[in-house]
Amino acid sequence: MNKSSFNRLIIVAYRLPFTLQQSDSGLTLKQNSGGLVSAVLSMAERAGHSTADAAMPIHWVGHAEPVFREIDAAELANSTFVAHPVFLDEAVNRGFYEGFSNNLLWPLFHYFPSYASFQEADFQHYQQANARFLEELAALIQPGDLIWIHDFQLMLLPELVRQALPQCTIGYFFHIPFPNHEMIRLLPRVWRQTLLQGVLGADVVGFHTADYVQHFFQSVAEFTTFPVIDKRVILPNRSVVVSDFAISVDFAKFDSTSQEPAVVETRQQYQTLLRHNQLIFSVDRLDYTKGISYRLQGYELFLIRHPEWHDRVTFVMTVVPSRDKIGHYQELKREIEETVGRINGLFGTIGWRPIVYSYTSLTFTELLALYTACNVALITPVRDGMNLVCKEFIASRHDEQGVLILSELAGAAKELHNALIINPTDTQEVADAIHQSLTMPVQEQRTRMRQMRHHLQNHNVFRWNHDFLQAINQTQQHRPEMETDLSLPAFLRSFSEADRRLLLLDFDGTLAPIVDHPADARPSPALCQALGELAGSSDVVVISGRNRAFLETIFTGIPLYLVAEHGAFLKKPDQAWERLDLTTDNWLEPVRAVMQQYAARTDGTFVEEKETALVWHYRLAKAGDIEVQATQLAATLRGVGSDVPLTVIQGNKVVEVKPARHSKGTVALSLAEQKPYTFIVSIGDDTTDEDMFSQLPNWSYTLKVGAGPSFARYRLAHQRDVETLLQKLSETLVSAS
Ligand code: GDG
Repeated sequence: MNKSSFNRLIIVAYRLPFTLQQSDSGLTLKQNSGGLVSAVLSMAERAGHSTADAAMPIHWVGHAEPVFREIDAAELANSTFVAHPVFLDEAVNRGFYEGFSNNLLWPLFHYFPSYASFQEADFQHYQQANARFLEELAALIQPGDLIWIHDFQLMLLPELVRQALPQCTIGYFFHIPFPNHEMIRLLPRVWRQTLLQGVLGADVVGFHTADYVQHFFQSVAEFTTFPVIDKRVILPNRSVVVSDFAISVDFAKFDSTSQEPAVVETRQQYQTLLRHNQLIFSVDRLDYTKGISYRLQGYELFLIRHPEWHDRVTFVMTVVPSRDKIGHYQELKREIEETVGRINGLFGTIGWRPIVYSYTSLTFTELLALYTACNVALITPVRDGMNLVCKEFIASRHDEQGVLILSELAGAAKELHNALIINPTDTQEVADAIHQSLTMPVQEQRTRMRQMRHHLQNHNVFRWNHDFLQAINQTQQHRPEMETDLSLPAFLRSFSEADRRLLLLDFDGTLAPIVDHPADARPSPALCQALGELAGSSDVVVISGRNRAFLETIFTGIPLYLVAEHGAFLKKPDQAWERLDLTTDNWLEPVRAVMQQYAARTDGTFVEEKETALVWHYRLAKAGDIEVQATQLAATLRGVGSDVPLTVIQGNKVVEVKPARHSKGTVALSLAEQKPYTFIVSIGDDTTDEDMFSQLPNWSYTLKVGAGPSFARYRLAHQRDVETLLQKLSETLVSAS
């Protein structure tokens, strides 16, 4: 497996992969059934075989029953695996797991909205339980760990972890279908927003199929303000990769174990017991999503239509106990048992039972014996995220015999094209497929089986694991070229078609990254080059709060317009500075006195005197309440008496006071009106840039860099995206010439 740049892999899932059972010899660990458990444990087993990874066991954080408290921690760890039990208060667990997870999310996400129960108390328990998982994780995480969170019970956890540990690497995989956004719309607004935002705490979000990815994007578009670009959701300060990763099985393990003597022996016993009849097999957890009732109806119709098969075929149907404390599950169990009884009563004879039904779980050997004994695997869910049973059946068929009948509503149907794909509610289609399977020539069985086996050999659980972890690695190594909700082609076209263009660009946080010491801020050489090229055919204005000398030094030799001190001074290319603001200076003294008091009181802060503004800087201050001080100072300054109106700006680690007559907005507007521009773009990251965004004509392109509310029409995620954007504009000029 590929853990490459990460220290430890920490799996977080609702359950630990074991339950404890009381036996004569005391408490013993028993492996749970279920798709996720099978997939992840096979990863852990294989990891244990390689020396490098053996030193690095997989950690698994999951809920455990109180009886686990009696187990010594040492017993929960071996060379491949360390279990970290999460204990939940019983009432919380009931509301969280049985309530919100199984009575709401599960039915809703499997398109059973009428089974969904919307209870505020359950939502609160869901939040509390996710927070409990965070507590357990927070105590465990070390720098360099990769946290891989699983499934719909923990949708809030990625964002909780992100808030607590912003730098950590988080993957999230969703094992059930992600439905169309109209299902998500059924959730109360706060719930759906909290859930979506919760998931978006991850760096990579994975689903089984491309359809589920599209559905997720639809929901993001409908219920959040975040844009989606190139399989990424763009958040204010980072982005989330969302992609499909089809979970699979340990092909080699099923292939080889199916030939072991114990399996062969059990298979022969079954075949003898069932009089060497043709066998149809199914196994699923008790669940209304698995289409068990429709399956029975399909089989019944087959028996009605094909009496020639009576006595020659047996349907072995195993239902594994699951969630049977919930009402819908109890009803389902009753319905299944009645239908089985009715069909057996109707068609059976003294020597033949058409359906051999059991409500139990099978050992691995029994499971493999049935996968390999049967002629037909009948997998008919009405919704299934993926369905591993059908993949296990194929992987077990070393003999290349047997036919898979598979519902088009299982994720696996997107891959297993050589199955007989049916709609599970169409009982006629199911009956026909059963007949077709039982009469299928061996050669056709072999051709179909071979192709599906070839696919699964290459798309096994290790590939799923590898692809997911690789996607996480890539997010760490390669930042996307650019993150924005702007339609780039339209933007570039509008720029290149315009005959008069105006570019208004803020300096700190826009052209230059924010640095600890303001004097060190510099735009990159590549950005300066792009500005130089653009200035040849456009009016390019750097519009900043910085003083004149600073801007002139930084941009020496580039024919730009420079606007200093938020619009107090303007310098056109090759001309001298003009002072735009003619206000008297008698406001300076009282403002300076207040600022100096703050500077004297708090280490790491100082007052800068510009020609038309006073600025209190606090970037280097360590005081815990420094933002509170900044707000207090701004409030005090707003009350300072002056005979000219003043603007007090609480900006990025600065509080600045200047006469209100000039602002970036007034200057931007007056420049925009000087010529008949047909293209205007303004880009900025700070509150002062909002004046530009709000005053420019509404057809202008206004772009805010980073997070936070804004008047701008578009957003760039990072300062580095400004550089990319300007380079793209200058490339447009080069390719046009
Ligand atoms: C969820 C999604 C998705 C079952 N009975 C026995 C037994 N099993 C094992 C099977 C298989 C697993 O349980 C069932 O996996 P599925 O994928 O079919 O279904 P879910 O449990 O609903 O899993 C599903 C999966 O997550 C993975 O992402 O495919 O769509 O709903 O491995 O072998 N194993 C044994 N005895 C049994 O009686 N030993």
